[in-house]
Amino acid sequence: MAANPEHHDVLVVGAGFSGLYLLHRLRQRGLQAHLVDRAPSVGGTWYWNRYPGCRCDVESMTYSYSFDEELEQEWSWSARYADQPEILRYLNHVADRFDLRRDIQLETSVTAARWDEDASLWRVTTNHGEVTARWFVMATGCLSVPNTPRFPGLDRFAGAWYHTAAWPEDGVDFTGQRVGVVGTGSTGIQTIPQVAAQAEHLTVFQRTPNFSIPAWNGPMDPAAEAARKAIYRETRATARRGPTGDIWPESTSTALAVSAEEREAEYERRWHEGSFSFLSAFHDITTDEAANETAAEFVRNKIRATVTDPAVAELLCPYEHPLGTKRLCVDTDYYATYNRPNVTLVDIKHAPIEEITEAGLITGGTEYAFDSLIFATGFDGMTGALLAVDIRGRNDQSLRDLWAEGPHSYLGLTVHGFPNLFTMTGPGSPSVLSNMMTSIEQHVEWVDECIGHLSEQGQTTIEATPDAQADWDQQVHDEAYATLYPRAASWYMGANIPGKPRVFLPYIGGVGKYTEICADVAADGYRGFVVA
Ligand code: NA7
Repeated sequence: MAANPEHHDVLVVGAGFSGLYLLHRLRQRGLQAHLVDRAPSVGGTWYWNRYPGCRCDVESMTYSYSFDEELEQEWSWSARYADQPEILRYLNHVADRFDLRRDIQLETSVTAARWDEDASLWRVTTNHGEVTARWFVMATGCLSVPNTPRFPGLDRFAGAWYHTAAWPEDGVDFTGQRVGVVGTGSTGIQTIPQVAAQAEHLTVFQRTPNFSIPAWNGPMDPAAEAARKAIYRETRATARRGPTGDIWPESTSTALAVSAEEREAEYERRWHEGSFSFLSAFHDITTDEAANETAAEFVRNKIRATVTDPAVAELLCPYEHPLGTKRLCVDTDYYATYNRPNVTLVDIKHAPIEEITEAGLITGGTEYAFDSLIFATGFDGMTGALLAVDIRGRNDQSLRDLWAEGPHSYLGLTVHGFPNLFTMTGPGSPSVLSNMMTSIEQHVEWVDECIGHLSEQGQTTIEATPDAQADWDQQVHDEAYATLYPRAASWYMGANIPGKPRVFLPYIGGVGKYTEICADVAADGYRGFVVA
């Protein structure tokens, strides 16, 4: 007879920023939590994404935990934007500092989970057998299932090919090689300058040009670090209250209400500040087409001023989508890379990749030969990792079936019919539209307090009502369609994955507003939930 499965109060899937912090919180509360991850290390997306140039495009002093003041004060970031190895070191430091590893089981993949109605618990299948848990938390990240397009002939390619999100642990040396990169999203834009500096020749295959803002990255200035640390509490509170989970000031004026000179001056100022602050230069950039066009044309002019070959510059200029509606990219020397003699840009919008051959790939009837191919082709965002697991709630209802036409959730955190399941930074929450750290901490704290509160009351289940869920779905939709975002064929819309329903996935109403709604729901006795 099989032994009883191992039982935990809480099973958390995913050892990234959110899973690690949740484990810490739950343990402090005295709950017995267990965390599993398929990787051989903690780190989540920061373990897998180790391609050249990988770094966070949110400043490290905001993209870091705020929950522990000593950690916050003691840790020093070496650069304004930390690179992947440093972020991974940080997460390993956190795992050690809070003694988390004893409750973490690595190289453990969750394949299925089923709500056991009679026992009021989750039965979770892993590659090491079954475990049970009262509470089941998917902290699996928004960008953790790589999208590798099914180009015909890929298995024929005689060279080496890589996806940026599953990069070899020992790195890759492209010295002397002819390399092809497919994809010019945030990842492609980070890796292209690095690979270009090493390879003999780099060919970039671009389907859609993107808007990119310079990072102005550099070593951390000790004076700036000390100044920020002195007011860390205030800046963290500002991040939590604001719409983006970050601390740059939001403009209250509209782009067309000021003169052309004032507008240019503001764009110039934000351009030199770097990063996503640019999107907040005027408050209507993401809601008004004409306003957006002024910002878009500003960036196009920067591209034209940087790239010396006018035909290449024009090919790099985005016209198809409003600025910001595909995630704004943040770069170091991206556009200038196209001035290098060893870099070629190929348009695959009008002549898509036909097939991969033994030597390389064919587009527009031309074959390009490579030693290595890099796919910077993104992720099955937001729903990919949740639906990779066969999750079944009440009456054997499958989450995959329920979400076949797009996700349904209450607060982006819970799903009717799936009691005691929490989807950290799930679809229907601000997550990827915000500084993820702020959103992760807010979700962790809400879930921890919810489980803690229910446990103290001796209650064993919480489940969203159908009405609360339908109302939330509507709010997520209405907020999105009040903006320009749904116009882009973006991964926010699921548009990058063939066959994926086109639904705007994150909640765009802003972090501060969302946080207040979540707090209010809890304070009102978990309004919109059935608690038993
Ligand atoms: P993205 O932003 O989804 O970018 C993927 C890129 O790959 C983008 O340029 C795509 O072109 C291109 N792509 C995807 N599929 C194909 C096919 N079949 N043929 C040609 N080109 C293709 O992913 P990233 O990894 O760059 O960034 C994801 C997030 O990670 C980022 O927003 C940050 O939050 C971190 P398309 O635009 O679809 O025409």
